[in-house]
Amino acid sequence: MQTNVVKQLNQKMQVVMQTARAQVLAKMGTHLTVAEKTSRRDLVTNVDHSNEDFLVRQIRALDPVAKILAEEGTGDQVTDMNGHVWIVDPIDGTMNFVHQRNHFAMMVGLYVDGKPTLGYIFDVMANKLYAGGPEVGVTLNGELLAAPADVDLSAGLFGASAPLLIQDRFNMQTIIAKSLGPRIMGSAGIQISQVLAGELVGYLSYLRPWDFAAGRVLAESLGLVVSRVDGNPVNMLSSGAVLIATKRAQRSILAIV
Ligand code: 2AM
Ligand code: CA
Ligand code: CA
Ligand code: CA
Repeated sequence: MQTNVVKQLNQKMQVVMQTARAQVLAKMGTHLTVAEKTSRRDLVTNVDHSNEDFLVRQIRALDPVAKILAEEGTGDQVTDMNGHVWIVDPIDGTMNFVHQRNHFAMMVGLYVDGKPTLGYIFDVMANKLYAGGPEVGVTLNGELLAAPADVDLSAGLFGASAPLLIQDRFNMQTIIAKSLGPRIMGSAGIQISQVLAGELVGYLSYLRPWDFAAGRVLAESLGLVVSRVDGNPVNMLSSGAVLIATKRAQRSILAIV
């Protein structure tokens, strides 16, 4: 895609994300319908569905030929990354949304022929919109965001995930012991945004494509690294453990895993 086309799309998508946020905030004052998907810890609400419907409709209007992969199933069956592929997580941190009315995000990523192109993470209650991509830079609420310093694991806080920590998968307890300490938020989007902001040196979790599609675009645009726990590249159509980190922290973490 031409840079000016990416720029225009970026401006329009930021407006879409702001509209989506306003709609979600309005619905938070009303009764939520909450359903369990696969377990009592895996929830979906009417707002997940309505926000996904809205985002998918807006993306279709902006980019009619694109394929859309969306968590709650409103989009298309996507089997390859050819052409324009949008990946949508309408509410990330649904458990927080239901129980805290706080600490959740909406996320959208665009890949063009597999290339990370645009990403959006909106921390709704903090009103922080991280937006952009490799061609247009990354902004936080419209202000250009500087790349975070390349801080090593031993000098920073580490974004953990509760299931991996409890089971000590990938030697997560050792990773944490080497860091300044663990932080767990219950939202991949918010924890990835904290890596973008330099508040965490890394985040490791078992993730689905929509959990890290936006974050990968933004992280790689800022010189951070996104990989599997064996150091191999991620694939946007499969689920698994994903590490988002500074270059130095990644090196230290891969040596421990
Ligand atoms: P979600 O809220 O969009 O489902 C903590 O639960 C984080 O892991 C959230 O970002 C959540 O995204 C994600 N996650 C991924 N798979 C999950 C699952 N099976 N159950 C609960 N959360 C999951
Ligand atoms: Ca979910
Ligand atoms: Ca998610
Ligand atoms: Ca979700």
